[in-house]
Amino acid sequence: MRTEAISRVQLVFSLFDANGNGYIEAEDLALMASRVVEAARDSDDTAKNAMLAAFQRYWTTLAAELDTDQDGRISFDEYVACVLAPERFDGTIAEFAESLGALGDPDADGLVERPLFAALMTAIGFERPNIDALFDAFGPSDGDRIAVTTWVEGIKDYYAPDKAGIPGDRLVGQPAA
Ligand SMILES: [Ca+2]
Ligand SMILES: [Ca+2]
Ligand SMILES: [Ca+2]
Repeated sequence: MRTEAISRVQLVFSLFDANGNGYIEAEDLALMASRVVEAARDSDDTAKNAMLAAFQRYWTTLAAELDTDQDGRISFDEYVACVLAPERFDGTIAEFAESLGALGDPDADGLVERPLFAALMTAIGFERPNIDALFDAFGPSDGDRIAVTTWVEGIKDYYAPDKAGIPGDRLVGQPAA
């Protein structure tokens, strides 16, 4: 596994442990889901419910695949296995990525503007300088917009164990000036 992939996964673990007790649990995912849906102010209930369902599936998958010691919560050591066996998470991550992308595009024109992108990524817990660095790495067009598909693919790449030098690396650590 690439060092970059481990760093990306460490960051996601720390964010998904929304209550900061060192484990990912059902309540962490519920907390994050409510924050993200709240940030999606222009989305309809269908899109919001899809996002909530994606978070629910995320938790169900983590609990089913990674809770090795069966204590009902996911430690970091357990979580790292999601990168070691990415094929077991492809469907869950794809649903998550597509639901998040849909929240970023409430008018369904296939494009995401920076302010909404930033609002959703802030709700997940990323830092604003990293969010802007990621958005810039996605190559925004005139009007400061990116394609939803670019974002969705970026989320999937983020979890890929063999990728380095990808836009998602901009979320880790301090962004380059
Ligand atoms: Ca927790
Ligand atoms: Ca466990
Ligand atoms: Ca749009």
